[in-house]
Amino acid sequence: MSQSQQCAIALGSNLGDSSAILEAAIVMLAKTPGITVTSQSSWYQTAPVGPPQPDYLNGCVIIDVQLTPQDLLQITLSIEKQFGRERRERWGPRTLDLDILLFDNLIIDTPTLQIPHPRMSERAFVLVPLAEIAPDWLEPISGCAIAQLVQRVDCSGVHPV
Ligand code: PH2
Ligand code: MG
Ligand code: MG
Repeated sequence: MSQSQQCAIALGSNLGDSSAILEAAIVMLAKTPGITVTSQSSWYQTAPVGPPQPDYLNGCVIIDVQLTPQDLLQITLSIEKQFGRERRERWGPRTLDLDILLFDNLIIDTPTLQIPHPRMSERAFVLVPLAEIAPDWLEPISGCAIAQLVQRVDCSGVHPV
């Protein structure tokens, strides 16, 4: 694959030294062959969605990838594991969560990988950082720009750090 494609990744953490973990995760992404990090949002402190747990630190990056979506998924899972991610309760606390939000304008629906991320359009903790770096990107299912989607959600729990 010689052509590169643009991809948006959401990062989140609410266990351990979240700020250091998130910065280190971006360095690991940037060091991965086939990935170039092209922009990075600010970090936001966000109220937890799901069971009671500490606030999260959330942000997004845009990357250029010369990888298939499945290869990129394996890379994100491997980076999560290296930061001690354990999968227990759904939506429970985690040291590192890396979610593929958008992969070019692709729509992918397999048991292990869904792109666009199925809940991204409802989540202020995803849309606020993404709107900062990719306001004009069209979410391919709704056809709406990220800047439009962010206006439809309650952003009161999302605060720049
Ligand atoms: N991730 C979840 C569940 N809830 N809440 C916030 N604020 N930020 C997250 O990244 C988050 C969440 C599952 O991935
Ligand atoms: Mg997630
Ligand atoms: Mg995840």
